[in-house]
Amino acid sequence: MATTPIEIGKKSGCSASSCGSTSDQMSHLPEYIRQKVFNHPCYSEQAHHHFARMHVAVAPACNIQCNYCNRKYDCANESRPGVVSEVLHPEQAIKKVIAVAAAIPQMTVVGIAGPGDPLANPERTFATFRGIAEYAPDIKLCVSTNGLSLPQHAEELSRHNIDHVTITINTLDEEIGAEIYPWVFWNNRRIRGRAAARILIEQQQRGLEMLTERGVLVKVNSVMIPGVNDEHLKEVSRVVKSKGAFLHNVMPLIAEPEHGTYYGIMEQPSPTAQELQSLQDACAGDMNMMRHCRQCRADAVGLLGEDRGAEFTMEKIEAMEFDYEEIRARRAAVQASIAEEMAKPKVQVATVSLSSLKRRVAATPAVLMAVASKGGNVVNQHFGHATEFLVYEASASGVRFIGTRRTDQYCVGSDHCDEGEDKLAHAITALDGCRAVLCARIGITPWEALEAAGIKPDSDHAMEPIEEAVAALYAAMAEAGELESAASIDASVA
Ligand code: CLF
Ligand code: SF4
Repeated sequence: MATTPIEIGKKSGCSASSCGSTSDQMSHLPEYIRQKVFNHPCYSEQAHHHFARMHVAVAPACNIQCNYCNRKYDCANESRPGVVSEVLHPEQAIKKVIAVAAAIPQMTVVGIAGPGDPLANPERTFATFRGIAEYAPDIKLCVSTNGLSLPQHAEELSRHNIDHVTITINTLDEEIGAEIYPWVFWNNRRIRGRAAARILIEQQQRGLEMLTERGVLVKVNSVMIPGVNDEHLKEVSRVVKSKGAFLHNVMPLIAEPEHGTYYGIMEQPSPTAQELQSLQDACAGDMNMMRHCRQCRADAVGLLGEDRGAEFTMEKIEAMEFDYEEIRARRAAVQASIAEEMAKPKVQVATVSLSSLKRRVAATPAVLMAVASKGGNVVNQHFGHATEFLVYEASASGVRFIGTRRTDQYCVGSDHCDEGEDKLAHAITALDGCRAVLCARIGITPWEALEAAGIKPDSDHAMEPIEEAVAALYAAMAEAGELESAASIDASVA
């Protein structure tokens, strides 16, 4: 495995309590933990620009019902509703992992996250993990669970070296729990109401304690359900942190009527981007918050935010032969060179741009800026090709990652240009609250539409490291007096 590129104690200029940058997130951690997370795209914000993950959908059954889930789709505790994943047998999953490892050498992690609950399908889940550990021991193993069966399996998880486990914990209060979970299946019986929630909460908390005692890095996912558990999640964050959770990921509820979930049909509102950010900030304290989650599918493949699953169907893979020794050597070389690259821009950001930024814009309020990037922590995507924007807050104290906003790809080729108008409007809606968008290139039509919406388009910083580019644009706009009217936006950012 490649050695970590992280430079201990080197600050990027952001506040240590809230910045998602790798050095700040990790500078307080012991070396052996940094080694575990520096190339895990979910556990390290910095890593997600460079390293990929894949999920294998081997776990069809579930042992609880969540009101935001429709079994026609993947487990909504980590996934957004979409086309249901093709369920694989463990042998198929192992073969797919090898195929992806060969084609995407920067893929460092295999997770099992559905389409049901991995620990409600323990034979299939552990058979898959055992096979991967045997054939491809350089790949990290990761699992995401609702926690109901976690205590029974905590020992086995740590024995198999599965040292990244996610538990979805939406509440510690059985009354709130009864609003989120209509039933759990427990000791061969379906249990409903508060009794069901009590069992689930107890199991989750016991499982969390057992895993942290064994040195497993536990990430807690919570689905933010406005009016149900939003205020309460601050308490959840405090408690799970006190029990040793490594990272808290507060995700927005997705509840569209067409998904046929209870919340969708009941028109339960989802949080706005601002509401989500405010709660994440309130939960942060000294807890590491994950803000770059893409709520990916149970069969997702690639960098977070991209899905290359269609390239790796079983039909394509079945007949392939692999030499894993050769693949492993190639992967090690690629990952070592990524690690080296990751070390470079951080130094520039820390010592050049952000320190001069402070001097130049001391009195300018914080603003949001969006970035189109296809990976590598660089401004490198055409505005019209973006399916998501990375959103950063820029202020006199630095640049910090805030989250992502999804959009539709505006430009899909000249044959479809007439379809672009709606998509452009959607992209502009997705950029609500942002003062600028940085991209590699942009056409005149979207340029004018963005300007009319009060969002400055910018392609002058193409191919620059993201934080440095955002800092430079913020300083230039501040100096030109373009941010003097930013006070109202500042209030929404705070
Ligand atoms: Fe997968 Fe989850 Fe492991 Fe990551 S995803 S099992 S921890 S390897 Fe990551 Fe996807 Fe968010 Fe999950 S972005 S949904 S947090
Ligand atoms: Fe659906 Fe996942 Fe909840 Fe099971 S745990 S009901 S699969 S969201």
